[in-house]
Amino acid sequence: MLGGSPRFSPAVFLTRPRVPDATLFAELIASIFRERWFTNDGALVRRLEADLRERLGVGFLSVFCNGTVALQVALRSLGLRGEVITTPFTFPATVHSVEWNSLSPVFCDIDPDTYNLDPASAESLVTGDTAALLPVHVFGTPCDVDAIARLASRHGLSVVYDACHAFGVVRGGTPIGRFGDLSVLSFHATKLFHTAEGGAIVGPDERLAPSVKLLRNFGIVNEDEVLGVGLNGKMSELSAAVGLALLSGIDEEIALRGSRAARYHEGLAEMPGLRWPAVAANTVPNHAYLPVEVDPEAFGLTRNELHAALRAEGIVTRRYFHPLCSENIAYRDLPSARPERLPVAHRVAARVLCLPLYGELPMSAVEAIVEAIREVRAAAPRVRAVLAGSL
Ligand code: T4K
Repeated sequence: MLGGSPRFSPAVFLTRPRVPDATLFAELIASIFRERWFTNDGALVRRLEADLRERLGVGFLSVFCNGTVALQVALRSLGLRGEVITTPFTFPATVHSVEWNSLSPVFCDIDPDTYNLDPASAESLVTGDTAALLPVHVFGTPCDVDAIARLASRHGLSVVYDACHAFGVVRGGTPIGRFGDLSVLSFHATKLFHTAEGGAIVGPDERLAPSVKLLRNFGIVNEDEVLGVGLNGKMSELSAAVGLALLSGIDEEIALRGSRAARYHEGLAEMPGLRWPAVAANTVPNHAYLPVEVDPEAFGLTRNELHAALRAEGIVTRRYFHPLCSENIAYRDLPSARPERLPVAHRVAARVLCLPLYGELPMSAVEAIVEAIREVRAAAPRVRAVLAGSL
């Protein structure tokens, strides 16, 4: 931005998906070809479900074609009617899944330290029409699950967690997928564990599994009976093969990410104007993302300016989750979407930047990114002037 060549060329991405071992993947694909069975509850999908159930310590688990459809089915399977309280600080799919079920989203402000739905604010939004809570364990940081459980039981509400970022997270010794009625995972290629496209509904109570499975497959019970308004949420055998070939490497991936996250923290801990979200001591994290909050006064640049300056250095960061879902044209006229009702979410969405983090990111790249952030901060007035077009 201030002349010279970018630090990274080609650019360093926000994330890079793990690639399956070629031999193992070829064997799995050969088995699909041999059996000529590509989808509809095939052997690899069933094997992946069993392996994931074990790995994640949940009562039941049904894989899906993606996390978005899994969210739609999770809400549908509970037979909800009315309002669903959720967070605006999330990927659009969370809120869209409410609307696709003809339910009414109600936006709730977030906690300034975890960026997750604030249970006290949620309580003030409960009405006679409230049917459910849809909190998100954003960036893999667990919600205040105890307060949410108490709130749900006081008002007789269902709880569906969007756990799309929280694969493998454990809170207070309990796997994250055992909280609430149901939780939804995403296995998109940008996620810690992936199947190219994919997702799952998980839960503590196996009794909810049959309705989830029915809705995933059009509502077909058997050759003579179709029940309810199902859809096609099935995962293909090809995606299951990706997942099966990757699953055994996930603990290594989490450890590699953890060491890279620690290096970032070491390198940036003393830097004024940067703040890291709180992760409770009783949490086993998964290092799915590396969000950092930029205080424009103390850092000398806004989050957007830092984002642009790093881009010029060939460092791809993401401003998750800007814009807020409550700013979408589909939702912005809702009373709960008014900015003055969501002050923390607006502040956080203007400040958070996700830095590159993945297992194969070389430590030398982490150090170079830390160095680039230092240099950008040191040159803040000139960076600002260039961005404003006045230098
Ligand atoms: N709920 C929450 C809270 C979610 O975050 C999501 C999805 C969902 C629900 C819905 O789940 P799915 O229906 O997607 O299963 C990405 C993903 O597309 C999306 O799955 C994810 N959340 C969201 C947080 O991130 P983008 O638009 O930021 O992705 P993109 O294409 O810009 O990629 C990000 C980085 O990854 C880039 O630096 C490039 C790199 N990349 C990407 C792909 C696809 C690769 O290196 N290889 C790849 O194959 O949305």
